Amino acid sequence: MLLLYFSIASILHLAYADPPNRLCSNNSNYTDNSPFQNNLETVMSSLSSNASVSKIFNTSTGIDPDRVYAQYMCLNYVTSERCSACIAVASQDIRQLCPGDKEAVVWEELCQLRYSNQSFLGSLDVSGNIPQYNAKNISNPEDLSLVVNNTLSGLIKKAAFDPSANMYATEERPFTNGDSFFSLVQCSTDLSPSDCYKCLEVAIKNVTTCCKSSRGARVFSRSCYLRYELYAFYNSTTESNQTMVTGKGNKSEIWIITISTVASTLLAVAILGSFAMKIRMRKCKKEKTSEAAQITLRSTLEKK
Ligand SMILES: *[C@@H]1O[C@H](CO)[C@@H](O)[C@H](O)[C@H]1NC(C)=O
Ligand SMILES: *[C@@H]1O[C@H](CO)[C@@H](O)[C@H](O)[C@H]1NC(C)=O
Ligand SMILES: *[C@@H]1O[C@H](CO)[C@@H](O)[C@H](O)[C@H]1NC(C)=O
Ligand SMILES: *[C@@H]1O[C@H](CO)[C@@H](O)[C@H](O)[C@H]1NC(C)=O
Ligand SMILES: *[C@@H]1O[C@H](CO)[C@@H](O)[C@H](O)[C@H]1NC(C)=O
Ligand SMILES: *[C@@H]1O[C@H](CO)[C@@H](O)[C@H](O)[C@H]1NC(C)=O
Ligand SMILES: *[C@@H]1O[C@H](CO)[C@@H](O)[C@H](O)[C@H]1NC(C)=O
Ligand SMILES: *[C@@H]1O[C@H](CO)[C@@H](O)[C@H](O)[C@H]1NC(C)=O
Ligand SMILES: CC(=O)N[C@H]1CO[C@H](CO)[C@@H](O)[C@@H]1O
Ligand SMILES: CC(=O)N[C@H]1CO[C@H](CO)[C@@H](O)[C@@H]1O
Repeated sequence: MLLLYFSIASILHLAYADPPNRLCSNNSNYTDNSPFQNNLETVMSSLSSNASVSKIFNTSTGIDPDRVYAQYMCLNYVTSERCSACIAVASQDIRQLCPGDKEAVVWEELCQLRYSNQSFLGSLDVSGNIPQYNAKNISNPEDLSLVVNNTLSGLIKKAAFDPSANMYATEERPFTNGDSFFSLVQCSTDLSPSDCYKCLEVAIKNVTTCCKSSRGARVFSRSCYLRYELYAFYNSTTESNQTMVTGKGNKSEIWIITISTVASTLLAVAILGSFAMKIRMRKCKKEKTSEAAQITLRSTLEKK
């Protein structure tokens, strides 16, 4: 039972670590059927159709003081279909996660959406950045940190200042043990090149302080995005529709959750059997054994 509890808790924890992430103004300043809410509903219901045409878009509706400014950005590698589906989810989530707020941002796996009662277009805002690390640790963090630093410092220059890059750049590099390092940076295109650069510079600082021991990391920011992993997380156009609908994780992460679930269940059955036989065993000893067994199995299975 305790093992089952641990399994379920850790699966939930994995799922919980996924987007959506949010930033809410918490001012509960619009009410039901207010002009602001009506404008917000109007904008939010239209955005997913725009997203089937544009990866990045800004608009505003209504007149002051009830005017709603909104902007979304899909990651550039995402297809129009998936961009539209992502914005459909985000436009629901943003109202559920920040009810009544005059300003909010949500980040989904593949897109981000924000609105405000004041214009924010073209202005850099790096407050409230959310760094997130890949739960898997790495055995040679210094090597990775060096590659991160060397690759990203060039990549953000390219994204920001090379006009043909249009504020988006990816780079793949060989890493140790046959692994490859994949990185991606993107800015909201209403920023100036130097603000794009500043945004990504802060994002690099944020990942290098939060995520040194991890195999991968990303930063959700209002006006830019940065991510690196030791697997090809972009160009993943082969994702199944089910993954797209849930909007939770990519194929390999879903796969890990599935494996852990199956493994945990099998383990639970095994442990419950031995529990019945060795009913006198001390409780805390059993807990430790099964937890350790689970962790060992999981880390074997999750090794990429
Ligand atoms: C809004 O409330 C949430 C949850 O209580 C909190 O985590 C967040 O920091 C708050 N945001 C602001 C802008 O104060
Ligand atoms: C975007 O949505 C607006 C309504 O908010 C609509 O008027 C416009 O035609 C749409 N643009 C595209 C490119 O779909
Ligand atoms: C936006 O809403 C906040 C909270 O109600 C308010 O303090 C601020 O003055 C509003 N800004 C504009 C431009 O209406
Ligand atoms: C990963 O490393 C960090 C820092 O060394 C540690 O706190 C954390 O427990 C490790 N996580 C796992 C799953 O081993
Ligand atoms: C990381 O890159 C920056 C910019 O190129 C450089 O100034 C800094 O020394 C590097 N740090 C490490 C630890 O390599
Ligand atoms: C990100 O980096 C900036 C600049 O160093 C810092 O002000 C901010 O607190 C950092 N945010 C997080 C979440 O680490
Ligand atoms: C992603 O696609 C682009 C263009 O189709 C290509 O240049 C790039 O090499 C691809 N990257 C990966 C990691 O497959
Ligand atoms: C995924 O969904 C799209 C429409 O949303 C459909 O055209 C496509 O055939 C589906 N693909 C799979 C593998 O089910
Ligand atoms: C609930 C709440 O925070 N209401 C605020 C709405 O905005 C006005 C002024 O903009 C504030 O005075 C209220 O406190
Ligand atoms: C609808 C709208 O306001 N679009 C604007 C979004 O931002 C770009 C870049 O600043 C403008 O050119 C568009 O007019």
